[in-house]
Amino acid sequence: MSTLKPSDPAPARLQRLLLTGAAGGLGKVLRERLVPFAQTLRLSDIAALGEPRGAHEEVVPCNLADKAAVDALVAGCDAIVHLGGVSVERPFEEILEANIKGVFHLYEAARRHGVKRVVFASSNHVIGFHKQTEALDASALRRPDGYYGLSKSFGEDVAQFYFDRYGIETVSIRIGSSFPEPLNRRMMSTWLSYDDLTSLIEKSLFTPAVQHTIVYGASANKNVWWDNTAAAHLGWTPKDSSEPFRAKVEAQPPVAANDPNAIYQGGAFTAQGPFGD
Ligand code: NAI
Ligand code: 15L
Repeated sequence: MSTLKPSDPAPARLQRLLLTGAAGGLGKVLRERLVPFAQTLRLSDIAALGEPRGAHEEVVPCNLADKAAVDALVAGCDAIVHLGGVSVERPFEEILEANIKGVFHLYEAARRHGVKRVVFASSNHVIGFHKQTEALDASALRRPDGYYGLSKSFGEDVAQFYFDRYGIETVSIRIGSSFPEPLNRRMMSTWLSYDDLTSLIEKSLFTPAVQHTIVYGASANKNVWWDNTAAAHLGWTPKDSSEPFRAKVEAQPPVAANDPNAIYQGGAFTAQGPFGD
């Protein structure tokens, strides 16, 4: 389902837009919703994607840890929405391959093939060790809450470096919690609806001169912890709110005051791992 209504002006269109992580939770949603933004959508993942669903789709399987494969994947694209990688806390070695090497391979390929715009799925776990009582903007000290958060922090640094050195522009979206609905009390603050995610990606692809912009991806929830003043040039205004789900969420058992889910912006991620000791 697209957020576009018949009265909306035709969206700007790219020639070929690459979507990595296209088999994942958000990838499946964006596979449909990014269609208006490009003549051709090149879908990629290490997991199965099925056959192309029309002439507007290309399916290119790829392991992000494989530099040569990523180079071939990016050739011919004019922008990238980079969702691919490990999306939860896992042993460092897994994060290293998919996220750290993966984001490096992606930007190297973008440099080699002249891609000038990337939308990077960063995460709130870049700042996860800040308390829920703190209000943060894009300049807040990064306090990653695990190997996963560290990899997203590295990805943001890679994005800044490839802008400063090569002029590749990126919007790094520190996504809160993007699911059909908020699943717990913490997500009442961090929830990002699929409609708001889609409109943010549209702004991130088509707003001119974004340089490297960091934006927090949360809907217009009642108690947000994040201030997007530094990303005002994107002109993004979230429309949804977690409030309609409040009664359902608050029917869940209460969270203890000393539970990380009640203390830290990154919630339970702050207490996961180490692995294999
Ligand atoms: P997901 O785990 O459902 O999707 C990630 C996809 O990346 C999967 O389909 C997986 O097969 C693929 N992948 C993993 N390793 C790979 C590799 N080595 N090579 C190629 N593909 C690989 O995650 P989800 O929820 O769809 O998130 C998408 C992106 O957004 C991720 O980067 C995640 O870190 C980020 N994000 C998502 C949030 C959310 O609330 N859904 C919150 C914050 C960030
Ligand atoms: C993330 O970065 C994860 O990818 C997602 O699965 C959620 O756990 C989300 O953060 C969150 O913090 O709720």
